[in-house]
Amino acid sequence: MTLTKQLLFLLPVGLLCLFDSRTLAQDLPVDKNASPATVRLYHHLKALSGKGFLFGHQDDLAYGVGWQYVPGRSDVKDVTGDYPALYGWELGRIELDHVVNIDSVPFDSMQQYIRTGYRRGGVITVSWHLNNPLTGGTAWQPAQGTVAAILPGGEKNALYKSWLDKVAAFFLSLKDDQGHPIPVIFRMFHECNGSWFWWGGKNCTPEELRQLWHFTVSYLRDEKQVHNLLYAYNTDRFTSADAWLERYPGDEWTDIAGFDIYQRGDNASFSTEFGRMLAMLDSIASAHNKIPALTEFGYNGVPDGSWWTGTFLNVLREHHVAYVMAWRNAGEKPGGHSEYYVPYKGQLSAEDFIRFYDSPLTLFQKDAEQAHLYR
Ligand code: BMA
Repeated sequence: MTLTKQLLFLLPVGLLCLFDSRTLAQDLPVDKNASPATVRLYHHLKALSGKGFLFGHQDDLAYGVGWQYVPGRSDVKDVTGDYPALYGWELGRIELDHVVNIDSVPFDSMQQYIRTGYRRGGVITVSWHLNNPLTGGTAWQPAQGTVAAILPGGEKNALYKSWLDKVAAFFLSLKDDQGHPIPVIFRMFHECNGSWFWWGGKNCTPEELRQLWHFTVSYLRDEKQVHNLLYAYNTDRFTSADAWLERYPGDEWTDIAGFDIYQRGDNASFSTEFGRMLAMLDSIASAHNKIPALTEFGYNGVPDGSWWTGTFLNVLREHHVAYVMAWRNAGEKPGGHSEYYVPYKGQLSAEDFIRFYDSPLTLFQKDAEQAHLYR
């Protein structure tokens, strides 16, 4: 850890100590009975935003480009010598009692990876591409009336609750070496302004999604007594604060405010659009007292040798996010195309990724460990 990064971290930690304990007590996450470590993570993430951001990667410990399930391996670590500070995992198929998730990661291995990441002081976030409970299709197969059908009084409410029971059991099973619950950022119903998932865009009304959000939080928190969650609301690309807020569940129901973005065109147009969205997120997060985050991003194959510092960091340094999370390094996929968002050793952008790693603004595993995000 560089001296600059150390100073950066002493600041939020010091600030937390200086705070009047009543001020902190009043600013609690969605779950007023959240476990002590969850509340501490919430305050640390708040204090962090604007000073530096945690770097995260989906499925980092499970596989990368050209390898799978090699203990201790990580593409991020192969390139930088350090693990990410935040680890993303995915629950899709847990609702069907499958032993492996939608991307073939065994759920029991996932529990171990989560424990490993947490033991290192890292942060855990989880998404859920749950099947369509009305039709049995995938998350990407919307059908009119799905959200209404799973709300209380709907024909599939009992089925949806039975799926939540499995998700609750998974979260409750996550314990550290002392038996305390491991905090998790649950990124529910992600990219909800797009119409590709059954919960998003034109597939339900904003009010229906809000009801579903409230029902899901209440069920996990009050019915199942899951108290190790922070809740992240995130859209895909958006063009105005109103558009981002259209489906917003409300301040009492959200801890983290974010969006997802993928670069598909040139650097200049991406930078403009990305910067505009980050500026809107800065204002939304400060007006609503939420933790801003770039909940998912990527430039597939990173085909630009200076993208990390020249484009991505260049835009991010002007804004306030507590973390960023790159999507998964799936590698070769059936059909011959490949998908990866962080470099592997020797990849075109690997050297620039090391410069990105060295920036005082980016925090990886060693930084997270020293920052004691749960103390
Ligand atoms: C998508 C793609 C898919 C994957 C899904 C769920 O963005 O990466 O390959 O199955 O997410 O993780």
